[in-house]
Amino acid sequence: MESLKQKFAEKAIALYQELREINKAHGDLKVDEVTLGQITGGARSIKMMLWETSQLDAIKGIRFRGYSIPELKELLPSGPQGEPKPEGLFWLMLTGEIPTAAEVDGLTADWHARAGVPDQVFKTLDSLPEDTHPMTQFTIGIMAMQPTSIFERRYAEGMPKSEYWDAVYEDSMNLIARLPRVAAYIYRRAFKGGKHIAPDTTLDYSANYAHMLGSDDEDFRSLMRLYLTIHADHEGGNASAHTVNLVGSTLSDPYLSFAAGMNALAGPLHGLANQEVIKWIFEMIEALGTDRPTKEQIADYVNNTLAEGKVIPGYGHAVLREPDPRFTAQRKFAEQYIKDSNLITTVWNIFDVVPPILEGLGKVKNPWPNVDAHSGALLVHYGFREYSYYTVLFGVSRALGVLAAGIWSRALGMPLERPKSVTSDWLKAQVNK
Ligand code: AMX
Repeated sequence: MESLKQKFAEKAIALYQELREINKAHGDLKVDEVTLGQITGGARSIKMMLWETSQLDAIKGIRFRGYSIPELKELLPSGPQGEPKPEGLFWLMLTGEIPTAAEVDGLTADWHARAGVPDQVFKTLDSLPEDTHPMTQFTIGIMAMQPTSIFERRYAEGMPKSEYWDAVYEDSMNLIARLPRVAAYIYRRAFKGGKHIAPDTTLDYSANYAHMLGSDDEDFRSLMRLYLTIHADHEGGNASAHTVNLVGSTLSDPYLSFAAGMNALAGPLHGLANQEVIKWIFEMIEALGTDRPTKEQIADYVNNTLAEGKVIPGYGHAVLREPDPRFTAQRKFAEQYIKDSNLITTVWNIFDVVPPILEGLGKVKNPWPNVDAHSGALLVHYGFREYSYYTVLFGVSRALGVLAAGIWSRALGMPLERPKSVTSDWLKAQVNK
C-alpha cells in the first residue's frame, strides 16, 4: 500500500509543476479588484491566498476537496455508528482522494506511533496556575513541544528548499498525533483534579481523545468523530487559518505557526464563540429561571443582549449567508442520538427566534447560526459542562486542516506572505483624485 507521504509527494510535485507553468503564462491575469470599503472592512472576500484543502461558498458552505459535509458522512470511512473518522478527512485534504478503511486504519496507527509527548510539556503545563484559561494552556503546551521540531533542526543543518515540505510533513504528523494527549491533559488538570487517563492505542483518534477526556460512551465517541471532522478546515481566510499560513510563510516551523493560529482561534469573534454561546444560554436560563424558555422569553432576552451593545454569539458570519452546514450536521446528530433535551430544544428555539431579530437590525449581513451555535449543547449533554475548554476541542480539530494546508504551502514553494497596507492619507488622496 502506498503511504500517505508518497501519495502526497506525487500529487504535490505534479501540481507544483503545473502552477509554475500557469504562473509563467498567466501571472498577470486579473482575478480580483479591491475597493476602499474592503480595505477598511477587514479585507472581506479579497482573493489573495492559495489554499488547497477546502473552499467556502457563501450559500452552500464548506467543501473539503469538493465534498460537502453530508457527502463526507457518506463516503469517508466511519466509526461503528457511521460518523466519519477525521483521519479520513486529513487523508482527503492531502491527496484529494477518499481513503479506504485500511488506509485510515494505517493513519490511526501512524498517529499512535508518533503520539509520545515529551515529559517537559507536562511539566510546563503543571507550572501554570490551574485556572489559566485552557486555550492559553493549549498554546503553551504546543510551544513546549517546539524544541522537538524536525523542520527547525533540518533548516539549521542547511536543508534545501525542495525538502521543506518533508520536514513540515513530519512535524505536522507528530503534532497532530500528540495534540489529543496534551489537550486531554489540560482538561483533566483544570477540571478533574489532575487525575489523568492514559491513551488507549486500540482506539481511533477521536475515541482515544474521548477516552483520555474521561468518556468511553459510544455515542460520545461518535460525536467526537463528527466534531473533529466538521471543525477541521474552513478555507484559508478565517483568522486562525490565515494566521497559521502567514506565520508558516516566514518558515517558522509548524509548532510556531500552529500556536500562533490558536491564539487567533481564542478570540470571541472566532473560535471562542463556542464557549460564549453556552455561557450566554446558561445566563439566559438562570435569568429566566427556567430550563425551557419559551420563544417569547428568548426573544426578549436576545433583544436585551443587543440593547446592551453585545453580539449574539453563534450567529453571523464573515462569509456565509445561509445556515452553516456544520450547524445542520450537529442538529441532525442531536435528532438521531439525543431524545428530549431541554438544552438542545432551547438551541433549536433560539434558531427560530434570532435570525428575524438580527435581520431587523438592518446591518447584520448573515443572521443565521454558525458552527458554534450548536456544539456546546451537545457537549453538555454528554457531561462536558466546562465551557472554557470548548475552544481547545475546536483547536485539536482545526490542526488537521491548517497543518495539511501548511504541508501544501511548503510543497508548492509558497513565498513569504506580504500584502500591502496603506495610510488613511493615501485613502483620502484616492477619494480626492
Ligand atoms: N449579533 C449582533 N450583531 C451582529 C452579529 C450578531 N451575531 N453579527 C454581526 N453583527 C453586527 C456586527 O457587529 C456589525 O455591527 P457594527 O456595524 O455596529 O459594528 C454589523 O452587524 C455588520 O457585521 P457583518 O458584516 O454582518 O459581520 P462581520 O463579517 O463583520 O462579522 C462575525 C462576522 C462572525 C464576527 C459576527 O457575525 C459576530 O460577531 N458574530 C457573533 C460571534 C460569533 O458567533 N463568532 C463565531 C464565527 C464563527 C467562527 O469563527 N467560529
